[in-house]
Amino acid sequence: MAAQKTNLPNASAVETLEEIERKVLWLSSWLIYNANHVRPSRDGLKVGGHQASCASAVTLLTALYMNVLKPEDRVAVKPHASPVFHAIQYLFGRQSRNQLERFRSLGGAQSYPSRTKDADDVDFSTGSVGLGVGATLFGAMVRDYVRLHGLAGENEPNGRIVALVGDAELDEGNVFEALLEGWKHDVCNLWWVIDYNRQSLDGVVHDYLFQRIKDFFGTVGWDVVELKYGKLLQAAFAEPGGEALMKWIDDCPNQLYSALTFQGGEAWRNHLKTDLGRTKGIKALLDDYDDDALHHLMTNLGGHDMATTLEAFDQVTGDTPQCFVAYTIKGYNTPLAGHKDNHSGLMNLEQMAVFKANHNIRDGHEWDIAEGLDIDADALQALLSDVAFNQRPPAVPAASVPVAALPAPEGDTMSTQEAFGRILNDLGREDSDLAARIVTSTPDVTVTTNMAGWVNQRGLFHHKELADLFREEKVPSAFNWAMGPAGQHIELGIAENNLFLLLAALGLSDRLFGARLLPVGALYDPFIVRGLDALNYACYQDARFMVVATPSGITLAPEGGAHQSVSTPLIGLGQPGLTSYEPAFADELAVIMSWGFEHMQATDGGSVYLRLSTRTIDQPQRADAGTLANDIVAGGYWLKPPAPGAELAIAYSGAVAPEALATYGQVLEDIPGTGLLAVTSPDRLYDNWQSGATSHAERLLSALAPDAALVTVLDGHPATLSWLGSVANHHTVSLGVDRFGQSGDLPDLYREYGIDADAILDAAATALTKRMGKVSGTSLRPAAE
Ligand SMILES: Cc1ncc(C[n+]2csc(CCOP(=O)(O)OP(=O)(O)O)c2C)c(N)n1
Ligand SMILES: [Mg+2]
Repeated sequence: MAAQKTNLPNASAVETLEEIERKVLWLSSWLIYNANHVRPSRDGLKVGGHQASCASAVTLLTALYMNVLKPEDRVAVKPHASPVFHAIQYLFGRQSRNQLERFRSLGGAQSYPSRTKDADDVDFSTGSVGLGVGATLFGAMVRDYVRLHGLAGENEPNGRIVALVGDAELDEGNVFEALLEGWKHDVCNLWWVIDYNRQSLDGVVHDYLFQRIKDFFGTVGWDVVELKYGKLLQAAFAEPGGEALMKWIDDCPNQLYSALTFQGGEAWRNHLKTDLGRTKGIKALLDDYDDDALHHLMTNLGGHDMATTLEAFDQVTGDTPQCFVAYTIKGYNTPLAGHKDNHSGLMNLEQMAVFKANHNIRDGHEWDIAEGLDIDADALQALLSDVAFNQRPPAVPAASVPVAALPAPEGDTMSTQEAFGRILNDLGREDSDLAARIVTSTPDVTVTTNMAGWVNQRGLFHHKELADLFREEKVPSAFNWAMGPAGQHIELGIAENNLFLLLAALGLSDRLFGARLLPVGALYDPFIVRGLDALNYACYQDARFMVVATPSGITLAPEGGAHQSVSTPLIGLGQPGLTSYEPAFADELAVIMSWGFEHMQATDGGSVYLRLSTRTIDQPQRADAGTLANDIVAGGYWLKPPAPGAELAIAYSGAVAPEALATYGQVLEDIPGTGLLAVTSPDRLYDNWQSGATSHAERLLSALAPDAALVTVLDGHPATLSWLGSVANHHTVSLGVDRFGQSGDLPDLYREYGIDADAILDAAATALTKRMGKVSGTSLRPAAE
């Protein structure tokens, strides 16, 4: 490839960047110190912060933000370098001193970069290690999707997606799952800069880890760029004895290197003398350096050498993904450097006093940006204002997509999963904005979650046109598996974690890339827990998506326990940022999906989780569920309204509707006026009940007698609905599944797990007994023939 024009700064600009780097080190260390040692504590708790993790990343982040990044680039910063990120934004004038002073306190700069809580334009939240890294890979895929679908603004530059990665983040399997997916999808314009300080939290990472990393990244088509030695060491290696010195460092175990880094010049000298004393040139080489200079030389690693770092970034020419392995030192240029226990270490008062003096910071001038630098304040200000990244304009909210009411699929009997497939299929036929913005994805379960109809119409997404060879060879199949840049379904491998990281990136597309997408991801409900950390992460970032989880519960009868979800309704209830629904009927689902697409776009909205089933059940033949729409969305409605002051009600969610209906039919004679409550969303009902105002749940249950009996039932954990008893203090018995499932047919399993009609009947009897204050049971079962 022809040599490209270099953007490398000249020597004096590099020196200026080094000055700024010193400032970033100072500010990031100081803001942590301030939070721990200066700000008064009200609870005696350690505030914390990671000065060593920060120091390790200062050169890399300064080089990136101050020189390399463009406004259109998007970045994930390793969690523990949050103070470095905030310090840099402070220098840019994009973060306030007040926020820095309140680091880790309510409303202040966050411990780990947060899209939703930080004031300074975080692109990707980080915290649970590995996830931010994976998110950038899917971010790069989404940016391509947006571009290839012509959804990016005109002349929108195609920026890079960059992650500053802690080396121990590579222990997380999700990183490698993502890499494989990225390889399949030809991911590009993606840079991972590994802060290779060879330390994690407890200790020093395995020697030669780098070699394994290098092999792996190479296997999946990345360029691996090593930043091992800085300019000083490179120069020393060219001197007599230098080759031996280089070999010594190359062979030096990580632990020893760390220990010597902590001990300093004298320790380096002693070791080098012992090991290399007889090598020609070494004595003269060592004599050229006093202890401080020798320490400086021996710790002059690539990731702490501004010129080396800039050169490594500058040599990138194409859009092949880049893995930079930047050798660094945890705690570099601080008294914490190299100590194996430095992860949570904080400089004490004496250490800070020395550090402060070294940085020429006067008391009371700790936050002044030019304090202690050789650059004059105005010149520094002008320089910072000119930095490319600092030209980033404020994000403009992407326009909303109008959502019309979705018609309910018709049929006397249907499952919610079938209804989902049909609604999506109908959308696929439409020429609407809504259909154009929907992007679907599954982890290898497109057909079994009923998305194939949609995919047949909208195609699979890939950079390149790839024909469906089965189709070309005329092998009969109902599915068209052709791929191309216009496709709207992203097919993933089985790793559920990847699905949620992709949904996180798709669901932030409006804010990250200016193009609103409406992501719909489907998977089997039990496997939500397989990707739960990434689901939580997606919600934590306020990404907006619809996750359709089907099949669910023991209703998946013959498939057995490993495929049967038990606790997922509680995840739906407990997960912030995610509103969950478990409809029973097709018309309910249509109402919920229309609302969901609106909710995904609302400023105060969120994501939506639909727990569906493959059980085919009779559909209520009602003219229009639309009149019930508000109640369906609010979480519940009376399928069979109770008579005023009714003594009994049965509340159910989802696939057990037929059992609830059957029981209802049976008790009506004995307990006239009994009500049957369809709970479409335990989550919405609960949230609204907790919000303080007269709630939908209270309104619904106020139809019953104050001391009525209540039975709740669902194919999931009973605690999902048991709280309904507290809404109006009704005598409540809650049925559900709280053990692992197993293979069986529906009658056997529903009986075994106590959610069949008989069990509901018995529960009603127990609840009525409680109501009457009786000790002995009442049976509502018909007398045996
Ligand atoms: C998923 C997860 N597990 C555990 C932690 C606790 N933890 C925080 S940092 C860390 C070690 C990180 O090491 P590395 O990525 O090398 O970062 P650095 O050395 O730059 O601090 C651990 C285990 C976490 N934040 N996330
Ligand atoms: Mg590390």
